[in-house]
Amino acid sequence: MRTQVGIIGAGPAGLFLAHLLHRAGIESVILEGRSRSYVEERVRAGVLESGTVDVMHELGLDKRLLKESMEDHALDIRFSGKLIHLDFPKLADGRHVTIYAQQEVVKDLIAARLAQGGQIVFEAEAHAIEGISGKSPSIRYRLNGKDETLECDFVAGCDGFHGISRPAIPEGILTLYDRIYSFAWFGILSHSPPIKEMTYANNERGFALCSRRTPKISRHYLQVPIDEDPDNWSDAQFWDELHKRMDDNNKAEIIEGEIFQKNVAPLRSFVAAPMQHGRLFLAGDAAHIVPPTGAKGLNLAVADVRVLARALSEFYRTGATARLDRYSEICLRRVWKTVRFSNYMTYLLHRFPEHTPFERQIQLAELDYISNSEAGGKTIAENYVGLPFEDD
Ligand code: RFL
Ligand code: PHB
Repeated sequence: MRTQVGIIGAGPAGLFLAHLLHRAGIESVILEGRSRSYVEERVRAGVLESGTVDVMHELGLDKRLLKESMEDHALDIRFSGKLIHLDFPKLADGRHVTIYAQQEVVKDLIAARLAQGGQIVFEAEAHAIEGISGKSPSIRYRLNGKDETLECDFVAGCDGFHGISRPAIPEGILTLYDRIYSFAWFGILSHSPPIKEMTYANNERGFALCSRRTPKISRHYLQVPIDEDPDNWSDAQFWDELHKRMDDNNKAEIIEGEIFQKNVAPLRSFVAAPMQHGRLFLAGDAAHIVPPTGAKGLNLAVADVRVLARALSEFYRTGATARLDRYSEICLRRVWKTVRFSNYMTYLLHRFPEHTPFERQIQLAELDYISNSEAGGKTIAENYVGLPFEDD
């Protein structure tokens, strides 16, 4: 099989890239290791920046989003019995974020791509990438027990943190920046109406977050030890702990309901630089990971592939490689600002087991400062709704 751009991975990065390339008249094939139903059911992110939503509008992928998504115009932070209320439109030039689950984005993009006649090969596990230093790289993959090859002009490594693309770059090229945090997030989905605002809490007992998916489905998270087994928690224990961390002491505010999904995710910041070697380009989680406290991973994947699609389109139109050569440099400016913000929110909101009483007081003083400073609130709001795309 031969195509112009061989894409490994049908997560947000790979799917958005395929659509952006199609709009520019460039052919691609996506190889995805898992089944269609597996990738469509994987529960992850839920907060879309306005720039991500704009890309969905531009690509005509917004039909269901317009009907089913919800706008979030504010974010609350609770700490020491106090409340910080950040009004996004007021603090961030009239902008807001949109709540629409990642797996719904994935479903919409897969359906639209297949309807265009685009090729997504499911259950096609890539195991080697060859020839990235030359002009015709190829991807080896296994399908139905047989070895197959996809030949292409460029390879887009959109295969997430555990994929094969990043390790395919020869040793000595990449610098890896890594921080592993000393705790994890225990996330649940429940059949219960959410509370009014997206609410983060820095409580003596640990971090908590109340978010939502629909008017009838809540998405909540608790900070837990890094090796926590979700099966150690009964539903009643989860709700008790959430009420306590949210200062909902008489259990009047957060509505409990049947918990139908649980998962524990460790928190990590990671950047591999440069994000390109020869004709292999890394995008999304394959190149960087941010802790979920800033709600940025999916949005950053979309920002990367916007830059990549534009550079490839320039190449196919004019033969110029100038923009492709600057892919990594352009992306990393946004990546590092996003890593900084996600790390800042993580430090601001969690209880760090290793923190001294001094560090705890600094954290509380920072929260107190933000609660009384428009500048403090603006810094969070403008990063949370998303920094503007900078393509040059
Ligand atoms: P993905 O989504 O991991 O997709 C990679 C795809 O590649 C496939 N693959 C392979 N296919 C073929 N051959 C191989 N050898 C392959 N190896 C891997 C995989 O099966 C998969 O389908 O990466 P991508 O596209 O870069 O997207 C990144 C996002 O998924 C991720 O950053 C976000 O989910 C992070 N995230 C959040 N991001 C936000 O923007 N807003 C949020 O509110 C938000 N909340 C979250 C999050 C992530 C979380 N977890 C579970 C880590 C909340 C949580 C709890
Ligand atoms: C979510 O709704 O899943 C969510 C919200 C905010 C975050 C992370 C995840 O920071």
